[in-house]
Amino acid sequence: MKERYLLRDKKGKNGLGAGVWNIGPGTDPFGGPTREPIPILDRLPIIAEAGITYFEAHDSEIPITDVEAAKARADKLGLKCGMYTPSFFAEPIFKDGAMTSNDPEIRKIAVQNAKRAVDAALVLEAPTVVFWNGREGFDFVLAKNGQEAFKRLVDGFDQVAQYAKERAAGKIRLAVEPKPNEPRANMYLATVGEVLYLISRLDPAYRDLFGVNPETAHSRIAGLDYLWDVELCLEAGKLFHIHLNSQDGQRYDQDLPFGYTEPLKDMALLVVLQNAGYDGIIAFDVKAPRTDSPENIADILTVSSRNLVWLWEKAWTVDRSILERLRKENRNTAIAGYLGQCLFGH
Ligand code: XLS
Ligand code: MG
Repeated sequence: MKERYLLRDKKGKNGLGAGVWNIGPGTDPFGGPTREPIPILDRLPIIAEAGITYFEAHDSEIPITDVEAAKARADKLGLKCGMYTPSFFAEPIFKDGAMTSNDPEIRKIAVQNAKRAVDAALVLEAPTVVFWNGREGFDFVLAKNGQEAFKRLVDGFDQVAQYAKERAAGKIRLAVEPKPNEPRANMYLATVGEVLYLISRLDPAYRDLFGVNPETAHSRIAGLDYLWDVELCLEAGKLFHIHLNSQDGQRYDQDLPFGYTEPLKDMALLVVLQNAGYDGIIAFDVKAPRTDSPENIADILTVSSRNLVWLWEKAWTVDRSILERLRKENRNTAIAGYLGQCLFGH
């Protein structure tokens, strides 16, 4: 088996993570699969072989009935589960949202699914359950009462937190993943700032349990700077998980390989993570493009991993005292030049 990619001198967990959905059959909104779909559990050896340490999955991919089998398979491969997440977006009943649906029955199902995800995460020994905002939002104004929808989110997450605290205290943390649009035109919990506001409105007894899972592309789609989003999470003590990828401008969510579009900013992000001593899992949320053939499906993981390891090493070469001096001298352009020298120079 291939050696695992590790980040040198990283605090805490230094292996890399990837989702089982990252190596899908190549569907997009305009066309069906271009590759034979690989059964989910058969994706685990591919992920392990690509040098990844932590796999991630939705409940729609590894349902509660399959978690024991998934755990056994992963154990054999030396893979760990880094994160588990309920899908609030795939099932037709969630077409107008899950926790924010106008139908109280659907809201109840969402909370039940979330609790089941906590149970599954316990079996898989995943440290984090993530809630991506998915279809929580609206395409038409006044289709939902926004203030009411926000209260539903608070209420739903409070219920999940209460359950997680009773069932899995000290073992599992919960993280919300913001995204501004896609699949909805407008999504609730669009940005890191909104998620932090949500956490501030939760029952004080549960606020510690909740953090953020910021994703590169999601910040960039919103026209925001991902590095600042991550710094904001760090400042709040809420950086619970990370989804890295690349995004080529403000368009649909591309899930491109990490390090591809903005390597200098990616290196700067790693400087911040190194300085903060971030000890959680760094995972990729990338997507094998539909143009890649089945035999090359893992390229998306190995390219992202290699770029990350290289950029992590480059980030260690950034002399923090030089940065500090240039900041004091108010030489912003020189800082850009110094980062370029660390990235491109010899
Ligand atoms: C989609 C999200 C999703 C979450 C997990 O844009 O990134 O893949 O990470 O549901
Ligand atoms: Mg993601």
